[in-house]
Amino acid sequence: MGLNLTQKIIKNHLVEGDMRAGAEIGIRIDQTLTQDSTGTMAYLQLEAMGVDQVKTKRSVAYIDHNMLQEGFENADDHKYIQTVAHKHGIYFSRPGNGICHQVHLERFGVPGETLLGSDSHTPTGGGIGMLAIGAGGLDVAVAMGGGTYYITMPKVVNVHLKGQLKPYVSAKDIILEVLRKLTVKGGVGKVIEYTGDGVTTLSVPERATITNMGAELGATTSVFPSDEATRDFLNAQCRGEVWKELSPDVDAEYDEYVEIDLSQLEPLTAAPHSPDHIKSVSEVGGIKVDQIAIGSCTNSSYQDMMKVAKILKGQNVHPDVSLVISPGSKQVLNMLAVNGALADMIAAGARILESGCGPCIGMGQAPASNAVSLRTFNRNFKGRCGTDSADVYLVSPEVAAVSAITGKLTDPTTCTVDIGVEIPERFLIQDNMIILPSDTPDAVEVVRGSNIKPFPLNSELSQVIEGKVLIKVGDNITTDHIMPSNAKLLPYRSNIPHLAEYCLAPCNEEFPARAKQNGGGIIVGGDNYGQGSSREHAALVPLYLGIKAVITKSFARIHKANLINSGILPLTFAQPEDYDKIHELDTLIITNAVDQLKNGSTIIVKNVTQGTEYTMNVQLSDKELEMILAGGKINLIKQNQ
Ligand code: MIC
Ligand code: SF4
Repeated sequence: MGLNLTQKIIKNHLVEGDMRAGAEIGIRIDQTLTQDSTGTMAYLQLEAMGVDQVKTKRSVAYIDHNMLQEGFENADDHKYIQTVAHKHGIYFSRPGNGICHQVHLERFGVPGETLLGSDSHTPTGGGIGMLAIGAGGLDVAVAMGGGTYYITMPKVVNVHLKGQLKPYVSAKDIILEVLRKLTVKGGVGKVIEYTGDGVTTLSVPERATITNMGAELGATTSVFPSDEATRDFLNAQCRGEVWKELSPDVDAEYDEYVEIDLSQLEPLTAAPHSPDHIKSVSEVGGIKVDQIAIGSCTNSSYQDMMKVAKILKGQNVHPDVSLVISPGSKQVLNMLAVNGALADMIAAGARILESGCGPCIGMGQAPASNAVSLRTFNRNFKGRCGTDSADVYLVSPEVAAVSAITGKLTDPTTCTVDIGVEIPERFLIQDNMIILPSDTPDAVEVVRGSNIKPFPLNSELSQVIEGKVLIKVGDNITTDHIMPSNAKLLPYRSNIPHLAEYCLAPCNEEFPARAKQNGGGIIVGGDNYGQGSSREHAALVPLYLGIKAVITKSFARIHKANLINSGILPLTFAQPEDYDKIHELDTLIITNAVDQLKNGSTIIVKNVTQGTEYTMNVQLSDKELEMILAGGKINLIKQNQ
């Protein structure tokens, strides 16, 4: 039996385990990336582990999220990351150089290698044929130190693309169609592998749009083959030497199969407030639009920006629309400046933002009250844009640019402007915003600002776990609910006590106070709890507030791993209907917790308030169990030293 591409890359990196779907495997990580909002914590952890020089082939620290230097906090964190990277053998991408995923694709990605990044959209690298996985900062720190990365061997879903897209229908519509078919939890425990003739019609940046937003499926990652289009892209980045051809065996087998006929697709949108609320643009109709934001790691490539510039050329942005554009990298922005496309955007009335995440993570450009905002981004969770009452629709750059002119959501397929853009023969390459690791690391002094506070550490699991249900939430709770991020909070990513005041506040403002009054407790959630980002703050902050266990119908992959790394026990209802029987403020108790965990795959949770008990599933590998018993990954590492 032949192997699919996912299995081939895993096989080449397998350190431990059996490649059977559902079994735990350990893989070797070739490259890592961090960004600043998860990076401070990751590097504090790297330092705590005593790693001197990173052991990966390439590790890069990006600054792209916290760019509004409202106070000293962000600038201090940038300095810390710059100096700690310089000392420990890590490349540093300066603020302004661009969004981590875009820059990594341009300058560092290598087909067939593994990449672990402290950001959920790390799978963008799948566009170039990498096995690129998002993880919590601690897992990335361990990988930088040469440690094995453990995951569940995924099932592999084959998405077979046939045909060719019509003009003005784009890669964004392909991934929105996949989201329509599979939903935000349809990818959990799976890798999405793209094949078919349709693949050859897509350039690397288009493929990267698709693998990027595969994160919204909850998938472990997504991957495309490495073919001539990959070679052309790498040649144009003057990195042709890292290209190699990669494809699945002809008799490769897959666990699931989805077919998409590209020629049948039409412009789609993810309606508020979930990336899988998919409708066609024409079905939603010409709703009036107040704001349009083009950019983010999903849609900010040179090709995307050139299409937008071509649509805007000689036109005026509608007077009722605020159009903001953030090109994904310095390379993209510089090329637009040199070829005049930037001037076309500015002349039309676009507001140009620096190359970074910006409005995607609520760092400015919050829409007006009750506004409709069209965004080419990947997440439209309620409130993420900074305005609770706003309705965010996720769309392609083509839909966004045409709607910016008309002032209403517009199906662009009737436009006649030619927006064909090829990958240039040579991108403009100037790596002067990337600082190489120091040749004399011992001489580098790490600069730590006063905003950097120690991170919380758990203690060994006790036999009795007791606490009140401090909050009971529904399905698909995101890490943006658990640990909101916006312009006010992002500067405090290295200050857990400050962040704790806002934990789960979008669900219940009283949660932090309730947790403190009760000396901690238990969280109860529905399906796909913790979907979205990789931020380990969504586990570290609950840990700081004394959360001992989180009981749900099911978990999102990265968040579950972050809870385990923090020593917080994740449990799932053996009988999903028991979810309905637990009430907020009930007191729950688990007796003989350590023994129960060691002896079986279920555990009994007693509800003292109601005088009942429930059976919960414990879905932990042996290594994860060890971590829970030790009180988290750092404690376990220390125990084993
Ligand atoms: C996001 O898009 O939610 C983020 C901000 O990039 C996060 C990382 C973070 O919270 O710092 C992610 O996707 O992992
Ligand atoms: Fe940045 Fe948005 Fe991409 Fe997250 S999703 S890395 S915030 S651009």
